[in-house]
Amino acid sequence: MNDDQTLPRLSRAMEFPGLPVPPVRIVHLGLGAFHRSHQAWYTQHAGDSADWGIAAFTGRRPDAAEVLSAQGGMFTVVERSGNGDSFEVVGSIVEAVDGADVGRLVELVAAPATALITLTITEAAYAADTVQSDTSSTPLARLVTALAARMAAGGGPIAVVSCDNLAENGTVARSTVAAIAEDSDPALATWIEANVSFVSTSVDRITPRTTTSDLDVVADACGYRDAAPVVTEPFRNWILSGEFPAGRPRWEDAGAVFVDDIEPYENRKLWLLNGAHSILAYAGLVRGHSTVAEALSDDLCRDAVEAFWDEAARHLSDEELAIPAYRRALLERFGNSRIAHHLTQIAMDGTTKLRMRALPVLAAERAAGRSGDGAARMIAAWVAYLSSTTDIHDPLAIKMQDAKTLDGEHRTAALLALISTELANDAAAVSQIHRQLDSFAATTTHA
Ligand code: CS2
Repeated sequence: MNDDQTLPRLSRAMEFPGLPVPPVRIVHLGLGAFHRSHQAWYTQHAGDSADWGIAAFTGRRPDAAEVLSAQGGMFTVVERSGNGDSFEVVGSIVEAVDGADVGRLVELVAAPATALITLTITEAAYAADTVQSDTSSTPLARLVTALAARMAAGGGPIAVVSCDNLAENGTVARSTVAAIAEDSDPALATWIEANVSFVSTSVDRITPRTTTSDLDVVADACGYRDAAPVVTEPFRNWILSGEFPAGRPRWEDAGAVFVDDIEPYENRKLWLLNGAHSILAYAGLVRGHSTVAEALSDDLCRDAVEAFWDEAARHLSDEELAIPAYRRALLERFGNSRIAHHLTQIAMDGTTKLRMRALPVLAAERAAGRSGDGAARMIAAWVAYLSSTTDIHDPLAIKMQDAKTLDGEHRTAALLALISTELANDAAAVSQIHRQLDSFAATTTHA
């Protein structure tokens, strides 16, 4: 951080002097950069933002809460386009709390004024095996504890709004929460069913991790010290579907869109944006690149993305989705080299991500009698990446080590089993992916 102590530290009094602090009506689980550049930004830009404060809880570590608390929850959003940066202070987070503070979570969720609980807890946190491990330290287990307190306090209906990159995220959140509640108290499960609305959303805003040089950029441009800025692209998108029984901010004022059927929008985002990201991450890392923009400028990676997009687009036929324009916009967004979006960040948790990004397109293409080679290539790039590194971040990392002791097609099959047993048991699919791996390896050797 810019340690020029002559600069003042960002604070609420500096930016919003004399303005009342918005009351907490939103509880958020997963206080990270994306929450701040997305939901916190939308909340600040809602016409009724003065009525909607967010209490945001961190995931595993207290650090982000400590840093934000020291500046009254305030932070700078740096919008980084291809031409320059613009800066805006966001103040919608009014309380930043260590996720381990379950007492405060319980208190806030039980309060009748709280109308919404938003989630960015990562895709992996919804997995059924997380539930079975039954550790009360998982975010959804904590949420259930807090909902029990709301039931006991007569806090009334509430909405849970999932903002993680998974298909039907509201429905998945509902079934995981229901399973945990059922396990601890069937009466609670019944109350949740009647009183908690699970909203599905498709979220989009590319937000890499903040670096120390970003802190200096903010100090130089804004004249204050901010230990928690976020750097993000100008583009943002939020599509939501579901009921808000206790109300919600007017996010539509900020461009959010409310729809009845979210599935086509989710698929467009998960397949075209996130799927391409995974291809660029795995193929790009194997080929020696470090950022999305670098990988995209490599023809082999770019061709793999386009081939996958051609396949996915066949299953995104609704004209409203405007796929050609969406694809063009993605190329421009990915090509923004002023945003250093590191491939290693995207490469994490591949088992969970590929289930959403590659498998549906592969299945749809094969069901239509086509090869699905574009989707198979994404999986092959993941296998190549796993074989090329020991630095793996994945909920199934330990099982991967066992798979990696095998060779050739056996190794491919064992790794595939981690994303889909059905696929791993399908000899034709295993050979198809293994062939893609061989041809990928051949081009990589000559890169
Ligand atoms: C990325 C996403 O890390 C990843 O897996 O694909 O975080 C992506 O940047 C966001 O979904 C963009 O909205």
